[in-house]
Amino acid sequence: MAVLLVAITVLAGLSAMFYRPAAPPARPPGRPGIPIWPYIDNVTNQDNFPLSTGPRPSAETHAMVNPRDPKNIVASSNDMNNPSQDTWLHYYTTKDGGKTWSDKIVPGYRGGPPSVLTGFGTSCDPAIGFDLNNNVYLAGVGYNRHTYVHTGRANCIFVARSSDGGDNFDQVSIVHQSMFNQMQFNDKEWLAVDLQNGNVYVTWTIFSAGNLIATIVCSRSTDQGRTWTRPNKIADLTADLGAQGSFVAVDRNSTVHVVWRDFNTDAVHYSRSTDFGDSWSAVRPVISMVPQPYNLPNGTYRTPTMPVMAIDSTGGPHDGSIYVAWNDYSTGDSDILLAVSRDLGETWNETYVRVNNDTAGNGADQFFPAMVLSDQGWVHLMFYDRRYDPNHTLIGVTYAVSVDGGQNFSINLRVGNTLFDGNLGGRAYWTEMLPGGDVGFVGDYLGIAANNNTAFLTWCDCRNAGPEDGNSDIYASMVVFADQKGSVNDTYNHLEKYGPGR
Ligand SMILES: [Ca+2]
Ligand SMILES: [Ca+2]
Ligand SMILES: [Ca+2]
Repeated sequence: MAVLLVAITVLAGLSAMFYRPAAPPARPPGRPGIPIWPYIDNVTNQDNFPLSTGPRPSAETHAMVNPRDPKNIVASSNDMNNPSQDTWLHYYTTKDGGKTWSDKIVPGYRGGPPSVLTGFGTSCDPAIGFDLNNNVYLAGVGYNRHTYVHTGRANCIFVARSSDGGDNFDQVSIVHQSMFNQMQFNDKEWLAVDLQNGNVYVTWTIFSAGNLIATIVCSRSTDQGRTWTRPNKIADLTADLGAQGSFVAVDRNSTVHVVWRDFNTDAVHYSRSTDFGDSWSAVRPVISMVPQPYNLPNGTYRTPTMPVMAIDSTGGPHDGSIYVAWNDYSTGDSDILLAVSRDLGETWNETYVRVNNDTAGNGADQFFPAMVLSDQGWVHLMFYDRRYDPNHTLIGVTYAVSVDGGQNFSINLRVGNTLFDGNLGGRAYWTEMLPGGDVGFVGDYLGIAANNNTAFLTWCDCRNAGPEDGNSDIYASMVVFADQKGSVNDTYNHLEKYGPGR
C-alpha cells in the first residue's frame, strides 16, 4: 500500500506539471529527464511476488516475453534449491501473464535427470532469448566448484532449449568447453536470437593463461541450438588483456552487435558483424565509463560494472537506435547512465542520460541496470537503488521508462515493497566455496521483460535472509500501464508538438 501511495502521490504531482502553461524549462544535456506521461494516467506497481523462496540462496535473473504471446514470460536464476544443493539454473515460466508460474530445473544437475551437463556441479549466469516459433533458449556457464564431480571437463558454455514456450527445457547442448589441462575458463555469456532467420548467437569471455588473457568470442547456431560454430574471436587477443561482460543483440537487418567492458581503458568496446558472426568489425571504444568499486560502501557483495544493450527494431520513430546502460561512478556514487547510437552503431552520442532522478552526488548508489524495449519502442529499465535508506545501505528496486527514445526518463517508480540488506544474501554460497568467505552475494545482474502494457521485473531479494543462512530469494513485480489514452503515436506527436514534460 505504501508503494501505491507513493506512486499516486508522484503521479498527482506529474499531472499538475503536464498542464501548467509554462515554457519548457531549460535542461542541460545529459541531465535527469523530465517526466513524460501525457497519455498514460495510471501506472501501478503490483505487489511483489516470489519466483523462488526455498531455504537455499538464489540470485541473478534474466527474463523475456514471447514476441508472439505477451502472456508467455520465462525467467531464470542461479538457484540452490534443488537436490544437488549447488547453484543450478532454474527456470520460471508463466503462460497467463504472470498469474501462475512453474519452477523447474535445467537437466544435468547432480542427482537429477541426465544431460550433456551431467558431471558439472554448478551452472549459472542465465541469459534467455525467444524466437518466433515458441522456441526459448537459455544460456549458462557450467563448471565444477567442488571436487566431487570431476570428469576432466573444467568448464563450459551451454544452451538449453525449450520448444514449448518455456514449459520444458529438454534439449541441452554444449556451445564450447575446456578441459582441466587447458587452463581456460569460459565465462559470462550472453545470448540473442535473430527474429528474421532464427539464428542464435552466444558471446562470452574466454580467460586463459591464468586469467591474464581475456578474449571475447561468438558462436552461432543455425539449427535451433543443436550445434554451434567454433568460437570466433571478436576482440583481438593482444589488444584486450582485460575484457568481460559481453552483451549481444541482433537488429532487424540481421546485423549482430556486441558490447563489453574493457578494463584497461574503462571503456565500453563495440564490434558488429554483418555476415552472421563470421567476421567482425574493428573493435572501437564507444563509451567512456567510471566503473563503480568492486564493493560499494556498506556492501560486502560484489558489484561489477558491465554494460547492457537494447536495439530498437520496432519500425517506430526511433528505429535503429542502440541503447547501452551501465552503472557509473563519476559523481562519487553510482548512477545509471544511458548512451545512444541513432545509426545502428556508426556514431554514438557523447552526452549520457542519467536515468535515476535523485540528486546527483547524494551518496546513494544505483546499480545493476537491466534494460529492454517493448514493441512500441519504449525503453524500460530497472535497477537496484539505495536512495530509499538514509544510510545508503539497504537495497530497493526502481523502475524507469522512456517513451521518447531515451531522451527523457519518466518518474522513477519504487517497485520493491521492502528494503533488504544485500550483505545477508548468499552467505552460504560463499562460505561453502571459500572457507571464511563471509561476504554477501546478490548476483551480478537483474532481469526485466516488457510487453506493450506491462513491465515485468525480477531480482535477487534478501528480505527473508537471516544473519547466518544467506537465504536470498527471487522476487518479481509487474508495472502495469492502464488507461492509456490514444495511441503510442499520439504520445510521440504530443512530444513533438509540445516537448517533454508538458
Ligand atoms: Ca554471475
Ligand atoms: Ca547515485
Ligand atoms: Ca532462498
